[in-house]
Amino acid sequence: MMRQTLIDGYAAARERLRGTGQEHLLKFWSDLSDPQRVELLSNLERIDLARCRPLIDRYVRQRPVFDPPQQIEPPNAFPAEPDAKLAGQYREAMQRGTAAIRAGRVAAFTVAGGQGSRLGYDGPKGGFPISPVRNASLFRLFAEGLLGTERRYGRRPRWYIMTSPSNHESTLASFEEHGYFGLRRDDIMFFSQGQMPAFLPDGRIALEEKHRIALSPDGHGGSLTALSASGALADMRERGIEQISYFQVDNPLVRAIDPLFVGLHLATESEMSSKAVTKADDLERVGNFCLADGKLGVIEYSDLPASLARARNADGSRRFDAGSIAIHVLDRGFVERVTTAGSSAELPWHRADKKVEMIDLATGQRIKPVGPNAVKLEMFVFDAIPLARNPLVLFTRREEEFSPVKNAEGADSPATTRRDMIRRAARWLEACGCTVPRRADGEPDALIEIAPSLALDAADLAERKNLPRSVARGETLLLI
Ligand code: UD2
Repeated sequence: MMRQTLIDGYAAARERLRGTGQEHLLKFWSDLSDPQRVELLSNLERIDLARCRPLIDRYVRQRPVFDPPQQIEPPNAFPAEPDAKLAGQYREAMQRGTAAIRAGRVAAFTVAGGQGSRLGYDGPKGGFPISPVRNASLFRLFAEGLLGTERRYGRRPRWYIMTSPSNHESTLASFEEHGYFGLRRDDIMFFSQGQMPAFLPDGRIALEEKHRIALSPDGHGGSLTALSASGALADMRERGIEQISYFQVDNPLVRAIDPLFVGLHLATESEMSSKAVTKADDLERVGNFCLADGKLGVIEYSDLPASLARARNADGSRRFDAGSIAIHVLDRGFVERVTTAGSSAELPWHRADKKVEMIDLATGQRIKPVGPNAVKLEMFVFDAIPLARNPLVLFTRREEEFSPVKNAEGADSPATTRRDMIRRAARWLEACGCTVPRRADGEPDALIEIAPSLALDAADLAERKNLPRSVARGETLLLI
């Protein structure tokens, strides 16, 4: 029976591959065991050859050149702190956002499908232990942020988590093992994102093993399709969720749901809103918010011409200063619109040349590459911004909300993120009148951690009773 299914499967796959230039995917069939053959056939079913074909011509066989817009201008953006003119609007937005959160109309959405290869951590990135005192994981901190939101606004937001096929099971296991970090299983919907094959520069799909196609996640831009395909959008519709608070798994400082941000989004009838920070330096590796031919969008750091990245205003300030930190609010209706079949709103693809261990298609031997030998294609979520009505940008303060863990060492590493968590906790305590010892270089001389379930910001912390009046030099302090 099994045998016959395999024979039929093989015949069908051969037929499907004929004339596509991908016939080599079955080349090693005779070397495979039956279970390996089953795996290969199921791999083949997962790739959409018709969709790949034009992408191969456009992005793989040739190297796409970034076509800069005719006119690039800095965007209009809401400042982190309102001036006198904006104070009223911010107050109203705060009320409006708070009401939406209280009514359960806003959900959190974490994209956690990346491979996290730069960090070199063996496990889903969200499981990475990061907090300075407890070593709490990224997932735990986000869960506690939602518990803090519930404490403050009386409503626990629903949480959508996007994984990828390679970390889906391990992500679920991590939540299961830790009792969902104080949440209920039903508070969370997990779903997996789509995948794209890796290609050889000549357009052939790479084989990771003789029986396995080299597949990788299709980029965080794939989250929009995944929200639709997984039923998450339908789930939201059923529950009356209208806004999606989007953030990346790598940033433990994020405010999972921010009433001001949600409120401004609602008040301006934006369909997709974004937070920005003032760039740390001209060439910081974050996307740049720009008005490209009059339309708001993000130009990735690698694409913004250096002359523009370095450009100055008359007063000496940086002209393109709004760095994207990948925090957004999206209308559910907007995601529905851009993912509806037949919609012309397909996001563009971006090419990345990567090192991929693969099978040499001529010899069947394993290749351990020394340099990039394959092309991966990804979509970026910020490419949806130009498709949105009234997209807005809100500046936030970096030290309050952005310190991603990306690399094992150096910038954006566990060491810098922990440092930033301690700095923020020290500032919040000082804002509440507590004395924090500081070293000669100004750094807090204590290990301090404030659980997000206890306080979401300094004002929230000020409402807690029994805060310490001072911290001792070298003390380890956990406020939970
Ligand atoms: C991203 C942004 C950059 C800036 C920075 C802030 C891009 C291209 N650049 O840089 O402009 O905002 O973040 O930290 O996005 N992910 C998935 N599925 C995927 C790929 C990624 O879920 O297929 C998730 C991943 O788990 C992580 C996030 O997206 O949470 C960012 O991915 P990254 O580390 O590849 O992005 P990075 O650091 O190049």
